[in-house]
Formats: sequence, structure tokens, C-alpha cells
Amino acid sequence: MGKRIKLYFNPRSRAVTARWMLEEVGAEYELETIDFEKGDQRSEAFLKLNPMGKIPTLVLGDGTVLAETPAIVMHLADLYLEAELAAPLGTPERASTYRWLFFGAGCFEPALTIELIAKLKEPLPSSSVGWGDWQSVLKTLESTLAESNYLTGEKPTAADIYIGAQLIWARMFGAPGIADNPVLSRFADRMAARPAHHRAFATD
Ligand SMILES: N[C@@H](CCC(=O)N[C@@H](CS)C(=O)NCC(=O)O)C(=O)O
Repeated sequence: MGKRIKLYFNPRSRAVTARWMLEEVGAEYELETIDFEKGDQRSEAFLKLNPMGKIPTLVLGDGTVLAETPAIVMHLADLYLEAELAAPLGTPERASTYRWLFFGAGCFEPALTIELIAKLKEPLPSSSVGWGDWQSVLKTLESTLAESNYLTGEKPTAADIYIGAQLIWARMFGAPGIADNPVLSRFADRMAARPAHHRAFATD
């Protein structure tokens, strides 16, 4: 067993959800406080771990860095199977688990954020919205894709299909910061060139 899991944490943040999951699975972990007022989340060292500058950010005993609350929650469920919070791979229950995790991040959270902005009648700062801002999103993708051809290394995974599709669409719609970004553009080209991508547009 390597070092203990470290969770970058602040009690007034979404990192509480990651800590809740650590408690659910019975993991041994340590907390590293991120003091928002001091700007710890913008330090060079922290941005190296998570260029979004956000918590929760988790570092596993083997050095693996994981961000995004639903990914952290799911991976911990996989690592601690004895807690029985992960349905087996390929089962309908597992499929449903993915559905609700992504629904949480992709539907519930943005819908809630927009609702709160309407209620407060003022925009929320990028520090409070889950997606931060466009520049940070692009920087996060760029910093990973500058190191490897695909998001998780030198072999494509499902993540490359999904993010690839988003980048291809965003570039097509003229979203700023993609066509003129060599790293992101090369990745979009690489993904667009896949035969299965061409077959996805078949009309017969
Ligand atoms: N998409 C991220 C959102 C995380 C997030 O927005 N965290 C906030 C605290 S709740 C944060 O770290 N804000 C600091 C900042 O952006 O400066 C997730 O679901 O984990």
C-alpha cells in the first residue's frame, strides 16, 4: 500500500461530498486545507494538480490525481468494493450509476446554478460555478493534451470520444480558443479523423 489518500479540502465547498464518500468506503485519508481567502487554489503547485484551480482534488496513494466530484466518488466506490457502492462493470445498474453521476454534473448542477443566478439577480463568480470559466476549461484540457496524444495517455478511451466530440462541435461553431490553439486543434483533428467518426454521419 502506498501513501495515504490526500484530499484537498475546505469545509465550505463541494469537497465535503468527496470526504463523505471517503467516510462511506472507510478509506484512510488526510485532508490538506485549501484556504480560498489566501488563494491556495491558485498556487502554482495546486494548479499543477488541477489546472481548474478547484476542489475537491484527490491524490491517491500511488500519486494518481483525480478531480471532479462524480469521478472521485465513482473511483472510490471502485477502489473499495467492500463498501458495496459500485455496481459491477457492464451491468444495467452500472449503466444507471453513470447516468445519474453525469446527470448530476451535466444537468442538475448547471440547472441549479442558473436558477440561483436568477434568484440572486447577479452573476455567480467563476469560483462558485462548477465549470469555472471557458479559459480554465481550455487550459485544463490543453495542459493534459500537451503531455499525451489522448486524455488518459497514449491510448484513446471513451473520454476522448466525448471530449473530442465537444471540441469538434465547439470549433465548428467558432468558439474562441480552439482553432488557434495548436494542442486542442491537433487533438480535434486526430479525433475527427477516426473512421468511426466519419461513419457516425452516415445517412443510409
Ligand atoms: N466541477 C467541479 C466543481 C468544483 C468547484 O467548483 N469547487 C469550488 C468550491 S465548491 C472551488 O474549488 N472553487 C475555487 C475556485 O474556483 O477558485 C466538481 O464537481 O468537483
